[in-house]
Amino acid sequence: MSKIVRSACPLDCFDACAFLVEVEGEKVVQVKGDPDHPVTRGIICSKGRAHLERLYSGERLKKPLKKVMGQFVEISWDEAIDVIVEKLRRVIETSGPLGIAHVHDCGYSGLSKSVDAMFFNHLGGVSVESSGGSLCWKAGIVAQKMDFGTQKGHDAEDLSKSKCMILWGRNPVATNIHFVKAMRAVQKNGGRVICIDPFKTKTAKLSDWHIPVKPGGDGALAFAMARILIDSGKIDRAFIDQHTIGYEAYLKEVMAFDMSLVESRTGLALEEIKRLADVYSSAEPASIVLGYGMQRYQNGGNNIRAIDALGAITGNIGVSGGGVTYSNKSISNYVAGYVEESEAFVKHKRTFKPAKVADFLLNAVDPQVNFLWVAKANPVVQVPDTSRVEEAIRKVGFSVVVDMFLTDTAKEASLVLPATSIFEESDFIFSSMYSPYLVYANQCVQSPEGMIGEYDLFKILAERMKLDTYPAVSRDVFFRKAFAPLMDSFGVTYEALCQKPFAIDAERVPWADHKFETPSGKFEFESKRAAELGLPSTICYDAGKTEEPGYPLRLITPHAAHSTNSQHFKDHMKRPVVYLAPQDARPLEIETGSLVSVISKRGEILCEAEVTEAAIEGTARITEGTWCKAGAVNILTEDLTCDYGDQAAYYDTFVKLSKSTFVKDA
Ligand SMILES: Nc1nc2c(c(=O)[nH]1)N[C@H]1C(S)=C(S)[C@@H](COP(=O)(O)OP(=O)(O)OC[C@H]3O[C@@H](n4cnc5c(=O)[nH]c(N)nc54)[C@H](O)[C@@H]3O)O[C@H]1N2
Ligand SMILES: Nc1nc2c(c(=O)[nH]1)N[C@H]1C(S)=C(S)[C@@H](COP(=O)(O)OP(=O)(O)OC[C@H]3O[C@@H](n4cnc5c(=O)[nH]c(N)nc54)[C@H](O)[C@@H]3O)O[C@H]1N2
Ligand SMILES: [Mo]
Repeated sequence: MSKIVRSACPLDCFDACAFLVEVEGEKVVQVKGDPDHPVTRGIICSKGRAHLERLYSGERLKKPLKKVMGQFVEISWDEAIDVIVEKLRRVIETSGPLGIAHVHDCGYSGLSKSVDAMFFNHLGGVSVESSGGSLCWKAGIVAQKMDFGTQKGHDAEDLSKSKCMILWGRNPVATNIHFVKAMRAVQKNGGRVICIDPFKTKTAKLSDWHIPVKPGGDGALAFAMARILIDSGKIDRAFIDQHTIGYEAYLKEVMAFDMSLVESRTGLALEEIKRLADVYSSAEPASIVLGYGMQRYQNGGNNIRAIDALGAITGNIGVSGGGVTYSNKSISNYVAGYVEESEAFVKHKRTFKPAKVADFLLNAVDPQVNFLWVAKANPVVQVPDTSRVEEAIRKVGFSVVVDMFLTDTAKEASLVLPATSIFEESDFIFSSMYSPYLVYANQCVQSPEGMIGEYDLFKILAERMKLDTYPAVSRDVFFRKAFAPLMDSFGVTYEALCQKPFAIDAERVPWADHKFETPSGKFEFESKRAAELGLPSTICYDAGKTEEPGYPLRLITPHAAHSTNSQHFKDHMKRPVVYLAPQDARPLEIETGSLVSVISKRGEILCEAEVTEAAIEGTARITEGTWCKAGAVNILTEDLTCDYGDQAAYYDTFVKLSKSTFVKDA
């Protein structure tokens, strides 16, 4: 006899799918989508189904591993906890808590495993990634904060009402499958879907119009569109007058923008840009849906602000089916508060930029970093400059990595702790990227004998470290406390939250009341907050990095369809594929299937070439996530940061190619 248990997908993804998990006896036998979830409606992807393979994988870590003379040996949980406590005490005695660094990302999007941050706050505060910092999306978040005051998005249902939807640097067919339905709905209603992406992705192929902009050229494209719209009077003067400030300053920037640069900066003909401006401004309503690929540049934040301005000058803000949507934080704003409250216990604070974690670990002084905790992250493979991150972790006296598998990061650790699977503990799953829903995941099966999940582990560590302030409560009590503001604000009970997916229904159309959360209460073309950050106050054109002498191709490394970051490359042994335009491949006699060394200032990896018209001239494209055994792309990338939000500017790395003389193996 089997039973069906409701659960959800904790991957770092837009969709946060609801699962129905079939359990036979003590074993999960199947993972399916839950048809009752209003957004994900029973459809899940191969990565969601792969939680089952990961649960029972022979390579899954089940016991703590300690490195002794360069080799891992299994130890008991008691011994692992003793070692951690002893090391924590020693580092606190000798250098204070700032000698501890905490590196974490979103490898698991459930509330219960955010207690790591809470523990380190109660410890008095340790060295952490800068609060504005992110490997992922923060340039866009902070840029939108300047213009709108905070960051709000339209949900898919509302966007389905668009008459023109511009997917700007976003690839939902690979990264956000449920959004494809909204694209289709727009097309069905007679609207147009436009995809602006340097590569002809599957999303571009599904769209009505693909605009292959040069990487980093979105600001130039947006400024050219603004100039065309302003010159032809296709702007919403009433919206500008009533709901914005700083338009005159912005207008000056638009007029100062050199239109003769447009074709070289965007790679697009002016005629095509005129057509785009015309389609966008004449459709009612018209929406822009921003992706994260386009902000991973040193000018990424300015480019986002330049696109926000298009929404404002055409009056497409606060309109159903319109907006400039970057993400949808509606539910997550009510979820993280309880953990954030623990910041009151922080007495010491030192921050570092996430892209520069290696720099920090290698060079921090007063105090040096002697203890590193890594969880829900695989920085060796995912942070720029892989070799340096490896070196940096090795240099730290003692490092703990918590993961389900022996990743490239875990291999560098002094101590590796196994993590539980989503099916082994109950949790609340949410996404701040897109889905407005909070979903409860029930425990389906027991974890392997003796395994201690992160929620319980930090309770034990808090007790051993005598942190009397740490809320050492049951998981249920923790959830209830965390959701108190949500339950109070929306009159929902805890039992209801556990029963079915919950979304806040209050604000379907962001900024419909035209009350922006900026200091002026209006959309700000000119932002004092930006000036306070040392950035141009007015939305402006920023060319960014356009070349690197000796390295003729820009390297872009976006996300793969079949893996969430590095997680599903676990068993992948094939070399990464480098996509090249025929114009770049031909002179080097590179053909599809050729082995090619891709070389940057930082390193070199061997790839297999795919020569394709889908690629844009001057750009090499390799999807990110492959492990070192096959060739990690971040071996090539530089640890550059964006203009806004300390975001990693991954795609400002340039490379050269050399056709390899290696014989291709079987
Ligand atoms: N299958 C899958 N799904 C995922 C993930 C995954 O790894 N795999 N990761 C999740 C996470 S962590 C994230 S952040 C999101 C990312 O979700 P998306 O933003 O949709 O994906 P990306 O691959 O980061 O970038 C989207 C597109 O931006 C394009 N791009 C790159 N540079 C530029 C540019 O200068 N201008 C323009 N206009 N376009 C550009 C890329 O070619 C790419 O097709 O996806 C989430 N979902
Ligand atoms: N070159 C390049 N690099 C990039 C990007 C890019 O576009 N180009 N994109 C960036 C982006 S958008 C992001 S978000 C980052 C992602 O960077 P990471 O979050 O570091 O990437 P993941 O590969 O998802 O690693 C998450 C790890 O968490 C582990 N994990 C899963 N469940 C649990 C759990 O319950 N507990 C613990 N402790 N661990 C668990 C997984 O096994 C996995 O090893 O990568 C960035 N790196
Ligand atoms: Mo991300």
